[in-house]
Amino acid sequence: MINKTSFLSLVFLFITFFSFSQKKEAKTQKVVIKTSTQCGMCKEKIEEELNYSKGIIYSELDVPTQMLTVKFKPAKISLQALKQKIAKIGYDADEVKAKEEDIQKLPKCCQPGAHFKLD
Ligand SMILES: [Cu+2]
Repeated sequence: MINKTSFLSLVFLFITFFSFSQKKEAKTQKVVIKTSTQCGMCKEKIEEELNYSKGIIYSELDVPTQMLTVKFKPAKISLQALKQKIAKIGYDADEVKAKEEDIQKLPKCCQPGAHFKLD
């Protein structure tokens, strides 16, 4: 038979463990980034690249608005590094602009201005 004390400490252990795992869950951040993406191919490219990157839980691009939602772990990848990763693929990410050489590597239909007008 389990005595009262060990039962209570077991309950306490569960509560501690539960709150700890919840705290861990809170260590993720969700951001919405304005990109220079153009079409469904951009969506595939950007999501595939990001979704297999360390520290990124998921990413989803909304093509019509060019807004990219990313859920990530700031401890593994900083927001700045995330934006630079997007820029490296060839797309602007908020204030981090893609380099011309990286833009040129994209298919023509994915380059800025192909479907959406430039700001
Ligand atoms: Cu595209």
